[in-house]
Amino acid sequence: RRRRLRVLVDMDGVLADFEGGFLKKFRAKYPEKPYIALEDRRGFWVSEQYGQLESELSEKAIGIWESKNFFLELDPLPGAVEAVKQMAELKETDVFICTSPIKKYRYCPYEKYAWVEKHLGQEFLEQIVLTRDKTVVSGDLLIDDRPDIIGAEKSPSWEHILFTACHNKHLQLPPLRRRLHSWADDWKAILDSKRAL
Ligand code: BVP
Ligand code: MG
Repeated sequence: RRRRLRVLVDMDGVLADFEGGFLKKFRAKYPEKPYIALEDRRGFWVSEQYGQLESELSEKAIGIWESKNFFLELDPLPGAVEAVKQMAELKETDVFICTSPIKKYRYCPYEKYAWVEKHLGQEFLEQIVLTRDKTVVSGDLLIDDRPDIIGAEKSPSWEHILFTACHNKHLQLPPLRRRLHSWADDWKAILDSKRAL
């Protein structure tokens, strides 16, 4: 193999606990409103499922992640920080953090950089790719919790590894698609399966 292995790692739902952070802040701000327990989450879009509960809850949900400090204060998912640091230390391996900011850009892009600096260190700021279209970014692997990753490039170079999250754990994947169940799962084996090619 001529080239170094390039791994794109998503941030929300893979490194940072978007779902847990959302639920905690939603319940704190709206203690009287109904909410969706993480075990009952279905579908990638939090706002859609909240909108189905009560139509006004869609906007209220959106307001949570549009607020200052939402993205900055997300906790890392278990094992995520250690795994990404280890991955970046592997020989012949480049790791990029590939993340889609929300369109309300007041806080989110800044806070994503600040989160990476805080949890992964300043040197990881070099590795950030902010994009709303991950199909135009090239790599061997994309580890991401969103089941449907589509965009301008109809045949992306990466293999999408679905990172298991509360909203996608019940989905049955087509036979050839692979999952990473958590950071305790064997991510090194998945990387090695691509190196062998
Ligand atoms: O910036 C995050 C939050 C936003 O989508 C982005 C997911 O990024 P990736 O992890 O795919 O890189 N987001 C937005 C909505 C609703 C918007 Br209206 C949502 O329900 N869930 C969600 O994650
Ligand atoms: Mg994600």
